[in-house]
Amino acid sequence: MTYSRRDILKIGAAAGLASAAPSHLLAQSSSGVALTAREASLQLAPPDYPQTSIWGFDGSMPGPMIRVRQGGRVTRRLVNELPQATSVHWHGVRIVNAMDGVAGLTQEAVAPAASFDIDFVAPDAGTYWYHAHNRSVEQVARGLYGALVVEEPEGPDVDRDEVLILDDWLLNPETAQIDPDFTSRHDRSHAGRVGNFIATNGQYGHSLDVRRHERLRLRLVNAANARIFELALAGLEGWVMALDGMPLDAPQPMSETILLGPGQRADLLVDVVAEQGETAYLVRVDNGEGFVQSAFPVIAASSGARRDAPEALPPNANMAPPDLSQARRVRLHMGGGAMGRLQSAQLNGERRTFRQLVDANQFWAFNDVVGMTDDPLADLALDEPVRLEIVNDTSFPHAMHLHGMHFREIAADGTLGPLRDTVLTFGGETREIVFSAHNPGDWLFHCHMLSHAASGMMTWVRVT
Ligand SMILES: [Cu+2]
Repeated sequence: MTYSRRDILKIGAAAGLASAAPSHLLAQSSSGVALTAREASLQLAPPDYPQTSIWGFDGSMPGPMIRVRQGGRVTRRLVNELPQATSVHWHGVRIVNAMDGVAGLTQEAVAPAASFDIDFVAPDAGTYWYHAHNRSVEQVARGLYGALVVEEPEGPDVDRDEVLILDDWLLNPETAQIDPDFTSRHDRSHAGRVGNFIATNGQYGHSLDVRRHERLRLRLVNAANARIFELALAGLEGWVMALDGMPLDAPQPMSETILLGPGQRADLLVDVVAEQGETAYLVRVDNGEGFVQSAFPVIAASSGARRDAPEALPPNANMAPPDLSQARRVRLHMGGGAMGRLQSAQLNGERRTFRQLVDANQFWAFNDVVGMTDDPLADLALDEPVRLEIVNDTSFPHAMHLHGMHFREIAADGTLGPLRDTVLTFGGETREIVFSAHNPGDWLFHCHMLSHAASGMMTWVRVT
């Protein structure tokens, strides 16, 4: 079923409704609870296909949703029952560095049959996610991820609070098994590993029954290895309330589509405006054509008028923009890839021609260096303000994710954008971000197109 942009925009508004308690909310974190990474089989593709073997936390995909109150602790014992070493990264959380889960930087990967005790405080309310951070290009693609929701002390007035994790999978069209080639030269050198099967929460034909005029909080997470989701509403009207977990200063009416790069999140408040008997949709727009990402059949009438437009979510503390005039300047030049201009770069301390890099299945460089270095991109003093210029001198988009700290983009007119932890840059663009180095530790800064990260696009900053 497809919908044109015109259909998306045609659907009108109207009046309000009662509440259904969120019934599926999982318990608060409790100490000693296992989070087991293991193999499992589940029905991912349509019912006439075989089950798909996946790797999932507690054997599910997405893994268990973890909900805590703002300021609450998350404690889990990561138990590795996989045939590979693994680790868990808590994407977007201003976390203590030792719990950031980056194998090779903040901890050793957890070996098969071993375990690792996770224990951290979640200081900021918002929508986050957790995912494997060892051999991520394979482990995330196999299903090792889940949502982390940190609840405001007093959340907005909604009827339902739903996490929608968007992903694509590269499946064998005959067997529905995940394509096991995670080193594909083409994926690495082009746009990354893009799947041929797209779903929400790992469910084919994802659907939630709603009532007219219900208000839903939709927490959207892009868990895909490389796909950029362009999203619109049909039969729903709403606002973007937060990006990458952090509230916007003012709700932004969602009249146009929004883009979510890999790793990015958006919190929406949406009102069901479709009539009883109709179906509302979260629409994925692909080359100007709309496809159903999630369906919301309107199974009952409203019992009242629509709510008023929402107030902004309460801001998280200690997020004041840094003083630009005092900021240290750092530059990140991104080069390489197919149709790029990279002639040569350093790999393992030696200058290599692009041809040699191709032979090594490495395609991308930051400041002419491929992959992780012994020295950080920037060695920052605690609370030092930084403005970081990102030059995308390639032919592809890259979603640059900074661990441990959120940043703001500096617009061309000098104004600051919303807080984010992942910025989507397109080929040929130069973007500048600013942040205060307020979280001590070694923080990865990498492309969240995971094939790109695996073939050169990783660096790090140190805050002491
Ligand atoms: Cu990239």
